[in-house]
Amino acid sequence: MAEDDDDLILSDLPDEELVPQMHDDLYDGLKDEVVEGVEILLERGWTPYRVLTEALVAGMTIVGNDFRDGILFVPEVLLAANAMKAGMGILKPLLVETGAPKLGKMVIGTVKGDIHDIGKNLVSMMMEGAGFEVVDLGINTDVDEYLGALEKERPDILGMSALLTTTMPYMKVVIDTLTEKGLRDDYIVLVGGAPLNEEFGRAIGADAYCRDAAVAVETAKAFVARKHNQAAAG
Ligand code: B12
Repeated sequence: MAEDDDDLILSDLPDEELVPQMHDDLYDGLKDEVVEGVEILLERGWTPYRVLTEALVAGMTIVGNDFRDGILFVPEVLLAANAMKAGMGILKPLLVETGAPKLGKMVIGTVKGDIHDIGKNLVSMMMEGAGFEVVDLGINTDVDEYLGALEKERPDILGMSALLTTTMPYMKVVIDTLTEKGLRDDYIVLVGGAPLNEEFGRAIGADAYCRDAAVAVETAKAFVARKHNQAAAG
């Protein structure tokens, strides 16, 4: 029992109060509380995907807005990001649990100069959950690392993530290098990250821009099916 009346017992809260409380806890970087909230929602029968989107991603959006508006600063956002990652850690095995045959393979990384990895990790998790094999190159990935991994892993898809307007042009460096080496058409190139849009994706020669992890999964499935159909026809 709580010794103090101010102590909040998360499990006593109904869903409609627990979720906003989790947004607050995420905002305050309270990792243990976020983890506890995730566990409670799962016990109450929420699907991992619903917990991810409604409790974690929605909470991170609030953090993002206040960071943008100068209300939060890097240290606080880092704490929030760590709390988010801890929550995602619980969901990951549940999201990737699938006995389905592999739909295809993806190599993914955050581009050079950029250390944001929450969105990339989310895409990796959702892709694995949908039945793709994912090779994650991590953050700050340069063109040689991408090329080396493509050669070694021979994936169907190359995924690149960038969260900064200063790092997103690096995606074009990678795509141009693939083109120069005559390798561009060997891969489906998907790009994502908050500052990107469809127009940017087209302009740099990607196959598609995906605004979130769910769209990434749908897009990947559609492109891989098309690739297999072409291979069968050819
Ligand atoms: C968390 C965060 C941080 C954390 C990162 C922790 C981590 N491990 O990732 C820390 C505190 C370290 C950080 C640092 C910095 N940050 Co920051 N950060 C954020 C913040 C608040 C949230 C990003 C996030 O995780 N979102 C949640 C995830 C789920 O969303 P997402 O990343 O967009 O991903 C989804 C989609 O975009 C898509 N997607 C993403 N990648 C991919 C890839 C593929 C292949 C596909 C298909 C889809 C896809 O699917 C994802 C899941 O749905 C954003 C604000 C924002 N609105 O984005 C700023 C933001 C990105 N940061 C910003 C800045 C300026 C910085 C710093 C330069 C600050 C500083 N002065 O030091 C540094 C940069 C360091 C560096 N070199 O990278 C700016 C960028 C502005 C700009 N125009 O470039 C933003 C927009 C905040 C702002 N409005 O000012 N940051």
